[in-house]
Amino acid sequence: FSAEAMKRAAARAALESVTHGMRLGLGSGSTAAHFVDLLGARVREGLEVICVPTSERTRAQAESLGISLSTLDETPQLDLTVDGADEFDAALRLIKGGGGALLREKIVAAASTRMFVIADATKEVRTLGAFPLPVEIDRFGARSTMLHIERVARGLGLIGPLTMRDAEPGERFITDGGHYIVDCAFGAIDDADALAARLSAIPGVVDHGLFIGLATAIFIAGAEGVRILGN
Ligand code: DER
Repeated sequence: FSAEAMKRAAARAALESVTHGMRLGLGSGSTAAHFVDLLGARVREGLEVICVPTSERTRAQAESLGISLSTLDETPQLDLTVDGADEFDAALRLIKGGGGALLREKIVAAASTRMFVIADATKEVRTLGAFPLPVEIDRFGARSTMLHIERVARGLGLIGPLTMRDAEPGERFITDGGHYIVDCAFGAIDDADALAARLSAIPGVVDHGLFIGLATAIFIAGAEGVRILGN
């Protein structure tokens, strides 16, 4: 049972909840790409949905599959967003941003009535933080913002190297929104809610990869099939 087969199984399970006329948010990353691929096949069979992509990459994939696209300006309320995650815990809290799309992913998820996360079982953790937390920061004053993030984290007992993400060696990764990503290897984050609130209060921080109170269900694909966490 390869990781790709598990990701596709989770995507297929989530797709069963998609019905005619739904307004969908389309996630980013390799698991979400399986969902978009499978959705494209349903659209070719006649399923009518209107979709808002969470990244230029997903928009291009959806467009190539003939999926009708919209924007949050045209369609400000969505019924369901389906997206991946880098980590999730039993309280349905997520770390996202491994693919650098966290800002649009969070905006689209927050505009949706429900958010289904699709993931293979390796993403399930007891405590978030083994995966370095991505934090999206404005380019202006980036170095000062990094020092501010370090101070805030240390106040919560979190010490860990912070790395500005590079696209290529020596070339900064730039998000669709034109920002930098800092990957924060804090280790176990015991109080995710407190860290999320404090990061959001830092002026140069645009957003971060802690998704709390957004996921309504998580489709977890393991060797024995797909399990659903949440309602
Ligand atoms: O960057 C992201 O937020 C992605 O959704 C990430 O969280 C999951 O990517 P994957 O499905 O390729 O592991």
